[in-house]
Amino acid sequence: MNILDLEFVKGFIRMCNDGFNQGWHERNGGNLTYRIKEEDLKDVRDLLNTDGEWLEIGTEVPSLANEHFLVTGSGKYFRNVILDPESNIAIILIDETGTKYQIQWGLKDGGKPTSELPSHLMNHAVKKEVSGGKHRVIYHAHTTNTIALTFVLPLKDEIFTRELWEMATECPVVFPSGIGVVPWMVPGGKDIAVATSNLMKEYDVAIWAHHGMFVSGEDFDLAFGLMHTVEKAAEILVKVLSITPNKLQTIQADEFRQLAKDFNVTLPEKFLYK
Ligand code: 2HA
Ligand code: ZN
Repeated sequence: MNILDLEFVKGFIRMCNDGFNQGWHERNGGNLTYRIKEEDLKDVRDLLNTDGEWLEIGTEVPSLANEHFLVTGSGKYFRNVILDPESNIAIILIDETGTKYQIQWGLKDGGKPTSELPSHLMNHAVKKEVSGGKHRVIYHAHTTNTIALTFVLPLKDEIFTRELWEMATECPVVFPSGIGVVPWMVPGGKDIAVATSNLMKEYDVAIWAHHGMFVSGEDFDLAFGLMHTVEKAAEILVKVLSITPNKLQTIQADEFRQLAKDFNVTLPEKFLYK
């Protein structure tokens, strides 16, 4: 059994390529991490290198102790993942304290996991807890239209959620809990990781002002589909705002309430303020 034959590795590589093809991963932009099911490693244990150095994560994730993750590499380009996965992605193990990691496969020409590892792992820790272990994918992309909106809309969860819900009837069904917004912060460190993971307690989507988006999902299809849906809604809103500052008609609060009933989702009232 080769690591590249594992289904979750194939799904991860396909998602990197899909994201690149959407135009969300210029240069080394964006990153992807997957919390591996331990049973999926059973046939490849002997291919994992357990002698490597233990490196600091830069934050603490004790609830992820002894878990393996598949991650994109820092400075690596999404467009190259499909051509040479072993140089651009890695399997890492978190130590028993949740403060260090070891590279066990991949990044064969050297390198480190994504510069956003603190945000990814803190999001995984939150999502593992609130989803009862179901969420396994954290995805960060430089989604053009969503970024554009962070220059013109107030950076408030209520505004982004409501405006994007209005852009397509399926939006409130796809992200019923809404969207959190992180104001501009320096990326790559613990502070932005704490801010983002706090929002992930409530939401599956967090927007980083003037930077991009983070989403969480149970699997690659759900995480990619969520990113795609939010970004498409943002594209529609950019077009609407480019045509006119005032919508002539839109979906009303009571119509969202009807939708929630028929589609069996809970839409928080804080987003139905007008
Ligand atoms: O370059 O996207 O946020 C990788 C990134 C950092
Ligand atoms: Zn980024």
